[in-house]
Amino acid sequence: MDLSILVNKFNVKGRLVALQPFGNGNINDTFLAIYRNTFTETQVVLQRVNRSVFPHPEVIMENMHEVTRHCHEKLSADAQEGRDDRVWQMPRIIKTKEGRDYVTDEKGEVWRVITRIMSAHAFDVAQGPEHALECGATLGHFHYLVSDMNPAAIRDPLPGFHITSGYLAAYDRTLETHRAKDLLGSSMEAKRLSKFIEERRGLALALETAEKNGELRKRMFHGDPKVNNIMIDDVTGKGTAMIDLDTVSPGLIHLDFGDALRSICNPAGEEETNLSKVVFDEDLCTAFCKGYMKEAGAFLTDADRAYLYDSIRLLPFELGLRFFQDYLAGNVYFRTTQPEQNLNRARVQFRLCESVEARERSIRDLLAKL
Ligand code: GN1
Ligand code: MG
Repeated sequence: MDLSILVNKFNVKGRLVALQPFGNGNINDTFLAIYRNTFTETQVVLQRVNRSVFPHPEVIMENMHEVTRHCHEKLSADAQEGRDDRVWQMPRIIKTKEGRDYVTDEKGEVWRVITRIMSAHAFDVAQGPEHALECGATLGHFHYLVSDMNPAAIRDPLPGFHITSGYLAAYDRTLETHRAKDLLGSSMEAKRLSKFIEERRGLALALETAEKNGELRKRMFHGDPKVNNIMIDDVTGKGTAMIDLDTVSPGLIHLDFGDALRSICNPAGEEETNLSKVVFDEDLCTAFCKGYMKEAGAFLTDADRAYLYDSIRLLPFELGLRFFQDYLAGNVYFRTTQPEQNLNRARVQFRLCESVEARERSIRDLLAKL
């Protein structure tokens, strides 16, 4: 179906004047649509939910409906009380002209339209300590927003998501394929990465065991809080919203904490090819933690705090493993533009993991001061 016919099925006022690819997510297809009439302009985001990643796109939309309903109510109550130092935002689902949350096209693809957070941007890499602090505050505030949601209202959006032992098992199965054997046999770099994984198999269980023991418990988490999913207000420079709500579900908030830090404390970004530029920046980490604790510190238990370092080490390992497994499997999950891209993304994450390990003492010290 023509994209403009599709977007026009949603209830947006005005005439469609522009429709163009938008953002750089690795999973969904995203477009910006601009509508205008004589006096005003409305910008909305059109997205196709990736069916090969999310087994049930309708579940994603039902979850998004629940999450946004809960948070919008809480946001407007807080705003009325004048609780905050800023206007916190969250995208809203725009319904179709028939009152539905999404459209299914003739191929069975699920499309949605959500509001764009205006006069705000997300960055692909941290811009400095002030930005990192705002990212921390925005994630902390998000955890506060979803903290009293009923987890039973949310269905599992992506079975196996952030279960590191499951990624390790998938990696082991991939190693048995001809393609993986050929790639490992012909590339020194691939061999080096496989060795890196072998040396850290035990790490995969760091958080899973603590959860099984009852030391850590699931709460509502975001699932994908990387720096380019955190919107910063253009005018004030303050964080204003978390976007990309597809994976919001019950999970360990440690996964968010570690995932945000692996993204924010690597100013070289996920696509850097010069590994010597990939380092875990402790100043950015300190700033992020300060912002996060301001908003969420009150509900962290001692056990939660005890596992923060493990989460910072685990998440780059996990993402590197996911990228590397996808490279060996023929790049079927993460969007790529070149065949070696997932290999390089894995190199970056593993280098970052090493950089965290090398700074363990001082990262633990800075976390102890929070
Ligand atoms: C994917 O779609 P995007 O780019 O926001 C992935 C995250 C990874 C991220 C790495 C559902 O997120 O888990 O951390 O790529 N999302 C999913 O860039 O797998
Ligand atoms: Mg995402």
